[in-house]
Amino acid sequence: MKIKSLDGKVVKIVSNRYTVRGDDGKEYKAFARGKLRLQGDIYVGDNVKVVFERGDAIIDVVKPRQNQLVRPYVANVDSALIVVAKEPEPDMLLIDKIIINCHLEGIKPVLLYNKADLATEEEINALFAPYKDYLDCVVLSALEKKGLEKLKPYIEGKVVCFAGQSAVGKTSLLNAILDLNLKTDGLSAKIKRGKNTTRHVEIYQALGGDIMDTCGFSMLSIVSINPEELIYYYEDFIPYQDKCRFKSCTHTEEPDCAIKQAVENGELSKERYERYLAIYEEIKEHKRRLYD
Ligand SMILES: Nc1nc2c(ncn2[C@@H]2O[C@H](COP(=O)(O)OP(=O)(O)O)[C@@H](O)[C@H]2O)c(=O)[nH]1
Ligand SMILES: [Mg+2]
Ligand SMILES: [Zn+2]
Repeated sequence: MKIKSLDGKVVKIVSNRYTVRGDDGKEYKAFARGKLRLQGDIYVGDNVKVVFERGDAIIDVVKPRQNQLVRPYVANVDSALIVVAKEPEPDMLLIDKIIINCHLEGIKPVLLYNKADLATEEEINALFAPYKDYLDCVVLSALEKKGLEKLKPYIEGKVVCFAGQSAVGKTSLLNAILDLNLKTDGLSAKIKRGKNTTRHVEIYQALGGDIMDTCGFSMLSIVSINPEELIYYYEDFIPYQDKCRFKSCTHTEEPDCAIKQAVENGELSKERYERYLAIYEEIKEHKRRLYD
């Protein structure tokens, strides 16, 4: 019997050609119905229904998204593997913003220290210190192919993406994982495209899951919250806030703030708190410009 329709996932988009991995495990090159393209977009990661008409595969339905990110556009991400390294120097403000975005989008963040071959254990531990109690932290080296198998529990059965600054080694890590997979399962191929073409997104299969090279985290979603809500995206700060003198404490200028107290006692990271203040101000400033 001929198949008339099939469910699948969009794994690659090049102009108006969509590659869909069907639930049968096969890949189909598909076009999209005009109405879908008019409504906006189909993203890599979208779960779709494909119908077959006169030998063509056509995306007929895009199913509701669990989340969506921009620049590049991707959908239905379960987990973000946030990469930092000794070089380039970690931009922790960006990392904190990515973590906040993860919480906003319902994505599980995992912190990866790549290029471990360049760093000392002390340097790695110092970077992980403010995060390790509530985020999984993994040390690895794409160059030396060390620690890669530790990623399996974070990837298996999930859709994940790499996030982080340019040149921390996201593409190298993905390639190293694909190599590992090639050796163990005889599956998948290396990324063929050039180094700086992260404009198009593609899903690769390895370690039992779907991996995107990068995911787009729009800073817009941070400014979509109110400054006083920011605290809810700091799992490490939340336990202290009940002890602030004011119930409405924003943990910025108020007296008897338990979070500031914990920073002074060294229980919370001073640097991370200062970044909290910077992000708080950024959101406040954005609101001011919106409503003035
Ligand atoms: N020493 C060292 N260099 C690495 C490692 N992983 C990646 N690199 C280098 O870091 C640079 C940037 O890597 P790339 O994967 O393009 O970073 P991306 O921009 O995050 O995708 C390249 O020159 C890589 O060879 C590593 O584990 N150790
Ligand atoms: Mg890259
Ligand atoms: Zn407070």
